[in-house]
Amino acid sequence: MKINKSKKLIFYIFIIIISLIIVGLVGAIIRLINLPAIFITILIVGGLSYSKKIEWIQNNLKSILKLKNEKNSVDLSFISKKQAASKSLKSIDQLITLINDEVKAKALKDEKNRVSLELERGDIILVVFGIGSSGKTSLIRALLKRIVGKVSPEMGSTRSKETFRLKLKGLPRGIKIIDTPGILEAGKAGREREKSALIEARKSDLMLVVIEGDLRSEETRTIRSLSKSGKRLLIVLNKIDLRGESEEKRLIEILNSRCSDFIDPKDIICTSASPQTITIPGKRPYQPAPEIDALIRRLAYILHEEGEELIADNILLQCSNLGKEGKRLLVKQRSKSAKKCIDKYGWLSSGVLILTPLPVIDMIAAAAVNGQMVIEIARIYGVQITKERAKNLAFSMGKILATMGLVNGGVSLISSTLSLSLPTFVVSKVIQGISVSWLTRIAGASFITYFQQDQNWGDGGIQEVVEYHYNLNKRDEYFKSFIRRAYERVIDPLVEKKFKKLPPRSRPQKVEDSLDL
Ligand SMILES: Nc1nc2c(ncn2[C@@H]2O[C@H](COP(=O)(O)OP(=O)(O)OP(=O)(O)O)[C@@H](O)[C@H]2O)c(=O)[nH]1
Ligand SMILES: [Mg+2]
Repeated sequence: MKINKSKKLIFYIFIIIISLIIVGLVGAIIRLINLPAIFITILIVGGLSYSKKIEWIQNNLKSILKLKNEKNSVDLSFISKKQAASKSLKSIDQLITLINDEVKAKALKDEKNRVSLELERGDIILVVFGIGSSGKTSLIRALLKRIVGKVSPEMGSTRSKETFRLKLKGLPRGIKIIDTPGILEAGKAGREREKSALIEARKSDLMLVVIEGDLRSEETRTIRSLSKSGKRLLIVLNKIDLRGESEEKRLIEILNSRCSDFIDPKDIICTSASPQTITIPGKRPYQPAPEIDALIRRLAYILHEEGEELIADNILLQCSNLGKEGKRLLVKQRSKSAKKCIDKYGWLSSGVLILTPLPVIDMIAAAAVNGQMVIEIARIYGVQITKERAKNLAFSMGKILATMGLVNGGVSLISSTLSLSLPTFVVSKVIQGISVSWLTRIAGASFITYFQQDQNWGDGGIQEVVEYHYNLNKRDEYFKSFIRRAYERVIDPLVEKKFKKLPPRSRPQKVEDSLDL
């Protein structure tokens, strides 16, 4: 009994001691609780949970940030591309003011105004393109679920473009569908229709290229070049109701390998826009429904994911093509005026030399390059240069012509071509005069290159440019054309003045005017 009582006592004492320790610890902890302690605790707990659930948290954070970033980058790139397009349109306006040909300037302006309106448009432009009778119009009928346009088994049923509007669920923008005439049709009318289809294709945001079998090489070439020029396109293999499953698979494989350099396999889609009616003996013929679901799904996906980007890219592409066309016109116009100017100075210096021939051949180079001609060529290219600078440029050109041996080369070339057919009394002064005119062409053409390249001779320097034009002008077709002009401008008038009647002599055949100088 006594033992039991002492055991109980020890137990109670133990409980009291443990309770005191716990109360002491709690008291100590309560005294320790303050702001830094709370902060450290949160950090430790947060760190622990982060290390345990790191992947989950990271994934969630990433997806939130990615979504935001993607949306921002699409918005930003759309806005910045639109801004770039407006900027490029303004520079086209400036270009137009420099074009003298009123008709060409107006055509460029009209096209520029059309592209400006594109910046504000709402619909996505989808052009349906492809060879005749592949089922373009039938596909549009199936997409719109109504009868539009003309459909027939013969090629050429669609003769000019037709426009329709489609609204797909969930897409903020409508789709402007453009039906086009078939490409690669025979005859003049067929070629004209193809031209109009290509014009529409170049204006599209997205193209459906409808085919009904393997691609012909010309067809592949046309769509590859459209795709490489920046056009987004889908290939629609239509009329699959006419093929078995294995044939369809084989065709898709062929198409994939043929177009692998410009099309994603996901963008080759099979459809049956207007399946053949199935006749059942003794029953009413059965008309299967069109099979275009895969196409609608792919279209909706692309337009949802890339729609804004496609519009912006297309407008930018059209601006860039317009800019290139404007520059091409300006280059042509400037080079025509510059060539006229060089021609004028060439024959002027030749006339002067015939009246007062030079005592030494070395002086020909200086006579061939006139400072005033340099000023005029510069002005044609929109550059104002001082007389001093023109004189310096002319001087260095003369020096180059002489030091490169081109003066001697030119004179001996002209003399070997002309001396046999010239009367002796004119030989030396005419050769000098014509040589100077020929060298003026080489110098002038070199200055055209210099001003075309923003007053830069290029990596090979002035020598390379001059040598290039020297060799070009030496080429048979250009040289013969020059000699023919020399007869008209210099030799014939001189000879006729001296002798009213001369026996007939040989002279170069009439050739087309040289393209270059
Ligand atoms: N079997 C079958 N025939 C089709 C299919 N789609 C179109 N066709 C037929 O193909 C022929 C030409 O169809 P269109 O829609 O006129 O072809 P298109 O490409 O617009 O022709 P063009 O305007 O002349 O370039 C018509 O007889 C259609 O009925 C299809 O999926 N299956
Ligand atoms: Mg058609």
